[in-house]
Amino acid sequence: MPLFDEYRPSQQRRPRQKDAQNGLCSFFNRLLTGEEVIRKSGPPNRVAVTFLPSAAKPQGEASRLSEGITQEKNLAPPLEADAILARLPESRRIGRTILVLEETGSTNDVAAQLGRAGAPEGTAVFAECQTAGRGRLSRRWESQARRGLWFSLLLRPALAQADWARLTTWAAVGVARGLEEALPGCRAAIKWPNDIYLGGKKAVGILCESAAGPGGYAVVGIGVNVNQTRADFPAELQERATSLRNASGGAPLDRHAAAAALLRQLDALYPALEHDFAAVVAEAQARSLLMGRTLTVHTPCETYAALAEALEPDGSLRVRCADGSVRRVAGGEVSITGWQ
Ligand code: BT5
Repeated sequence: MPLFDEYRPSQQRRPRQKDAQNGLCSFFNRLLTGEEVIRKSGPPNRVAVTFLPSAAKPQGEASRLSEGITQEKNLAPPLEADAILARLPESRRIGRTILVLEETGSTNDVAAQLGRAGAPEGTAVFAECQTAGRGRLSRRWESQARRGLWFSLLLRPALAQADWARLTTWAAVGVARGLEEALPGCRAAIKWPNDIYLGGKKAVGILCESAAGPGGYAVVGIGVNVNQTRADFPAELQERATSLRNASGGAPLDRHAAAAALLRQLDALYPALEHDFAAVVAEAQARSLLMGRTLTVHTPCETYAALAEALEPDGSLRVRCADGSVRRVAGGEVSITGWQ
């Protein structure tokens, strides 16, 4: 399992730059057929757009919500794109355009669709609810309506595409910083390569995918558990998953503030992807749950025990086996021996 999943080339189409220049609102509106713009703000090159399914016409609060969300509506205010935008600096690249969908299959697929059509770098697609949220190896990602932040960033890093694998490490560090800004006093740890843990439990999963070639793009999908209680998780996750609210032991958090903290931190760290990646790797290592621990490493070819030693300059993991040999793990799964 590589650090980075690739879309098949057959899924790519030539970017339509002309569309992108014609006004972002109508651009997104035309692309996301079946959705209807209900709120938009900002100048044409910095927009915030909240969509709802066209099946749910805006006839009062209840009817503008899809069924799943209606059940949740007393529990959390809806996510509004312009409320996130209002908390962000003008000069950012990540989150320069923010879309909020009421419901979609996977925000990674929407961001990829926008990437193929030439949407601007830094577009962030949020969904209140994902019906087919996924992790690596097509594993299911629980994306309960209005309880978390389920979003994807469309990026075109100015790096050789071989180096786009850096995005996983960059995202892990940026999200860890964002969580600590959203919940002061918490300590966010990284379980290499793509999980963020709070208090020993998984609070965030990251899924990076890319389409190579001319007009290529990368999608960084981030799932953050914000306001779930323990009982909100399926039974099999209750011992292993947590949310920001659980970790704080307190009241529900403002998801707009949390979303803005995450986008701000990712944006501030984005230049380092190109210019100071060694510092990003050093922080990922300092935050790592794995260093100095005995691991079981699972690759498609073999499973073996090893000691986690360090992160390599490209973000891959260096381990030492019982016979003293050193290996570099660039993908696959690792589990901490004697741990969940
Ligand atoms: C991940 O995969 O952790 C990456 C998850 C990425 C989700 C985001 S949401 C926005 C974007 N759109 C998508 O469709 N995906 C991205 P992986 O390391 O394979 O972990 C998956 C495993 O985490 C599952 O098999 C469960 O055991 C566990 N899991 C599922 N949902 C969870 C949740 N909400 N919180 C904590 N653990 C969860």
